[in-house]
Amino acid sequence: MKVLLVSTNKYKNPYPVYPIGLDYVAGAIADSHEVRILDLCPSGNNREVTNAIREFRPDLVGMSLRNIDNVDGTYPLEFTTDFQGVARQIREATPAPIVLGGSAFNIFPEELMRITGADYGIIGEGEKLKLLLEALGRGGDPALVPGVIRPGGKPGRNEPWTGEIRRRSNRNDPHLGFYLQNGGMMNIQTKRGCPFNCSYCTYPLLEGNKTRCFDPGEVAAQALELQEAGAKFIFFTDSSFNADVKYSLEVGGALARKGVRIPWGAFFSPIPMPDDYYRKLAEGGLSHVEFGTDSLCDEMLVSLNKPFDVRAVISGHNAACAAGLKVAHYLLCGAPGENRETLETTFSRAEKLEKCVIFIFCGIRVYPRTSLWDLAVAQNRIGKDAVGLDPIFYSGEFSGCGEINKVVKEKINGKTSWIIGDGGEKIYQTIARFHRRGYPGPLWEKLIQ
Ligand code: B12
Ligand code: SF4
Repeated sequence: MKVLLVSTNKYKNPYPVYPIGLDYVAGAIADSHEVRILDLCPSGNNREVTNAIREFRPDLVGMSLRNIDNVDGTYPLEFTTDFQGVARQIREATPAPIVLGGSAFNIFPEELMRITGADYGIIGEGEKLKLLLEALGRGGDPALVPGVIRPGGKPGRNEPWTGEIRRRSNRNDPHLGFYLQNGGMMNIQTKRGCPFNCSYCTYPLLEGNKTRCFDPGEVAAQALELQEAGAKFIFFTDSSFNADVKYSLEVGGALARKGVRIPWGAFFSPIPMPDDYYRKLAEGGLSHVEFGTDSLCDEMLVSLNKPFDVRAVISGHNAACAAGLKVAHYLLCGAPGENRETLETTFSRAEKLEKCVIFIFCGIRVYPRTSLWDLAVAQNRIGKDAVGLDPIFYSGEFSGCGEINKVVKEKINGKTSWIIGDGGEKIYQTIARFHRRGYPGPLWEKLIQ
């Protein structure tokens, strides 16, 4: 079969993100099918879909849905209207079935099936598309394929994919050049799954609770290949890079041994780490640490079910700084029980964290099938029948995101390294300017005065 895979994500903030998910989907099916990837990010123009379909004449079109919105309660942007636009464009150009997948889809499968009018959806890992194609090819019933959802259907359990996982990175893919020229940022996944269970988090829903690690040698080979293709920086997309301490050190070691020289960054949980952990990773090329800190008030960390306390955050921060790394913390304001006093505690401690960038989200996006959602329903903050596609934010004891925003703005008081949400257009323009001048990487460190 001829399969066209369309990455619908056009959001370029804080920088354009390479659609790595489709490399995995392509890797699973390219042996038996002719696959082409169309990435709508470079041009930002849905008309490209029509041209690609006319030229390639696919038998099936896959749509990758990444972001539902920008998770920013103070400056909300939604992307689902655009999903509908792309689906319409596909429908007008071909009778081929449309299959949905991706992180946004996994959070709201039924609703996104409904509003796009797609024929099938794949719950969980996109490698399962292989099974759907096999069923369609032999005239079998696609509804019987594990992980497939049909219009009006209910998603079954998201069983982890147990077959082979292989990334197809094709140097000839036309979209690759766009990322290499706009910051040189490429991405790699070293494992799937997060063993923690933070109350608001969708990551375990997307990738499962059990970590499944890829071979460190293969991870390093991928990094080397990207370096040779011209990448200037790698972001490891793992939910929590250091969730498996021993394995993450193996990856760092493998990168150094393989001759990977480009710097890299990842999301880290500020859980207690062995001495020298960050220094060892720095030797393997780690340059940017993005801590999922959420709060600097222990009561709030407990209320969000975080696997660390404030002491661990401070010691992780100090260890990363001592290793010469660039450090950012993400804070989420509005946990159950959050009030003016707990925010004061968080921000007074944040002021003492030296040389770092703080990304502050006002209000916590509530997603179905999380314990924060169940709490919000039990507290009558959201109705039993609520869907959640239009963002709902938990705001602790505050009246809403706006009230939190007021406190946060007071606290920011001119600090350029404290950013609300992803910083919006202004931060995007600053980073894009540096990228155009040839500086690679996420570059948030440029905000530290
Ligand atoms: C790493 C990451 C980032 C990094 C990316 C760095 C980089 N260079 O790659 C950074 C920090 C920049 C980032 C930013 C943002 N992110 Co982010 N990010 C992630 C994270 C942790 C991993 C994404 C990833 O690459 N996974 C690895 C790949 C292989 O998985 P995948 O793309 O999902 O693909 C698999 C399946 O989904 C499926 N699949 C994918 N496409 C298709 C298509 C078809 C047809 C099929 C069948 C299957 C399929 O198959 C793939 C293989 O199994 C996810 C959470 C998560 N664990 O998924 C959030 C996540 C994707 N991010 C999210 C958001 C919101 C954002 C931001 C908007 C936040 C913000 N305001 O700054 C921005 C947007 C950036 C942009 N330009 O698009 C949300 C999206 C959902 C939502 N609420 O809208 C997620 C899910 C986190 C969450 N809150 O739940 N992010
Ligand atoms: S550690 Fe991070 S990825 Fe894992 S459950 Fe908590 S917030 Fe989600």
